[in-house]
Amino acid sequence: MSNNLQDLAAQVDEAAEKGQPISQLSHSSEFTEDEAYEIQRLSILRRFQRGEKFIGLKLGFTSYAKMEQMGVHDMIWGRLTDKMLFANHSEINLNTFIHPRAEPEICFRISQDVDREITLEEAPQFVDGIAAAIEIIDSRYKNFKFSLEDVIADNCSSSGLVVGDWQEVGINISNLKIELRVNQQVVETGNSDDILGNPWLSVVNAARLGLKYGEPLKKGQILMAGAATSAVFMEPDSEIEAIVEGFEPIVFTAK
Ligand code: OOG
Ligand code: MG
Repeated sequence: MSNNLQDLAAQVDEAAEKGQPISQLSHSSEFTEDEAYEIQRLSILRRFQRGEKFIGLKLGFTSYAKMEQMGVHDMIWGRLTDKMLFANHSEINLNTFIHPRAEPEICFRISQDVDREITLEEAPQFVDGIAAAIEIIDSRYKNFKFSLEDVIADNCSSSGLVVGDWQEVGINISNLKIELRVNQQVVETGNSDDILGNPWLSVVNAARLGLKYGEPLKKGQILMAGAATSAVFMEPDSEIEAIVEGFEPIVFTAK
């Protein structure tokens, strides 16, 4: 039984680094949700020590499709680093992952430091770009199974992101059709309003959670709003595409 948060952080970090799955931390240690966020912080600190740069935050379980798929019922947040970022139209080698899944998202670029909680009406003042995106999630836990505390400690399964061109903040993001296609076949469909009923609420909630946990959103950072559909497993030699109505399609080839 290990309760040392540093040890637990090292376990998830090494699993991510080596692409080797581990047993759920909660099966051998007891830790609270706040301690899970501390494990996450310590594990990402190890990445920073290896030279990775902090680029922003992600939210998870902001849609019912995702909550249902994973059997978890609370919003979570994680940290993004530059090593996770891939250009649109990239080839992405799946060998470095464990059991990667793709999910279509919306991404916000933050225009000013967030030093207080903000309202839905104010949210656009804190954003200067909006893009379609795909998140690659890859739980470090065997069989992609975890408790809420486990997934928080594991940086909310975050492992990759592909972000499209930035559109102006005035662009409509309500009631947009969202599709995930694999080899040109539609495999998941959703709507931008599936994200918290209004994707702008992701900015409001990330502002609140970032402040609460000492990781406030800063100018120039990005925020992944959370998936609008369930995530799909990826096979090598497949083309993965997200279509968010009104945005440039996001596409990559899984190798
Ligand atoms: C956790 C990450 C959830 C989202 O967009 O809802 C997430 C997982 O499903 O492994 O990124
Ligand atoms: Mg996601």
